[in-house]
Amino acid sequence: MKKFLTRKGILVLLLSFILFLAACGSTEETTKEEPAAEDNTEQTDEGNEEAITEGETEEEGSGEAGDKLVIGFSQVGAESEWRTANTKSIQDAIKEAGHELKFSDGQQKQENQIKAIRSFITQKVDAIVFSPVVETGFETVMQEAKDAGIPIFLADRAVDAEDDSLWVTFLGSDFVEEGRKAGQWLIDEMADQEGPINIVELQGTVGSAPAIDRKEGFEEIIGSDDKFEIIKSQTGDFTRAKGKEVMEAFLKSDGENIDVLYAHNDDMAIGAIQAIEEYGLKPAEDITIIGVDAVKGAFEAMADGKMNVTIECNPLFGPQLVDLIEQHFAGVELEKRIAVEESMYTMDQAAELLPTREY
Ligand code: GYE
Repeated sequence: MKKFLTRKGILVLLLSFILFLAACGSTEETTKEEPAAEDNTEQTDEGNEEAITEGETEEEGSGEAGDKLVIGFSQVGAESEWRTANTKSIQDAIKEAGHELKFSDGQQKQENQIKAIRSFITQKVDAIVFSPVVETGFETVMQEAKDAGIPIFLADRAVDAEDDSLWVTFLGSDFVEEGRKAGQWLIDEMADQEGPINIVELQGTVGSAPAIDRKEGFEEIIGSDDKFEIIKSQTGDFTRAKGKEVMEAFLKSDGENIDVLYAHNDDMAIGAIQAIEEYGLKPAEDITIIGVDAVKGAFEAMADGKMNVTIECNPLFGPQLVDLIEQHFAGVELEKRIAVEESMYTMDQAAELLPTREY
């Protein structure tokens, strides 16, 4: 070791020590002005509550227009490709705007999200971004945030609550419309086909806004023609693994009788495609496959000729969301409901569009 302690070595050591002292000084300052700092790295078993602090931490946002804000974000989980893209979009947008982020992954559990929101209230964040895993049962904790004077911005999923003063605005897709688009595509696609056309449905998370609404919109449209029948409908919780598992069960009971699979998201459709292939049928040929989200994985499946259509649900609304939060703090009165724009893509467009897909 000794031979490394040359004059240059001593100089480097000295410099490092000076730098270390300087760093300690600034940390001290940060902690002084930011009482919530110690909670930033808090990890809980249940909630995977790792509040990430992004950007500078020198001053706590005061919630005034133009100021740096402290934003708590309670996300649903990490169940799908869509969710991963959505989390990144929101995290990046908050960071790029120079605000501070406290992030909590709810792991698809309501109790984790309630805990996270309570923790944001205790930490006195300026605003809460909240994607509720299910529609009901959040009123109490939302009221607590309101009582503490902390505005809630619903992102992606809605709550089913009487009192709409519990949130500032809801920015998200029109899931009923997505269900309608799926139904209309099927009606057009099967216009010349005689009934009965047997559909199996893979629902999203039970009680979640997209599962409820995508079912409703789809049924509303296919209900106009009684050659269509949903013969099985079960939840696959928006995941590939569950989608595959439930599709295996559908195939076991109904096998060759299944004409169409309507999956409430692409991940479940992709899981189901695997089950269909393992069962010995051809996805997209023997069974028509409809997904929702338009994630890259669906484009790949469509380009491979294994999936017929995906209805777009755009997760990249982080910048729009941050803009709305800033508008609110600048005193702008926001609409209660703001929609994200989206489209629909079929198999024949997949190969061309795949390279440009952002999620
Ligand atoms: O479609 C699905 C995700 O809430 C719109 O949640 C979102 C849905 C999305 O798990 O893939």
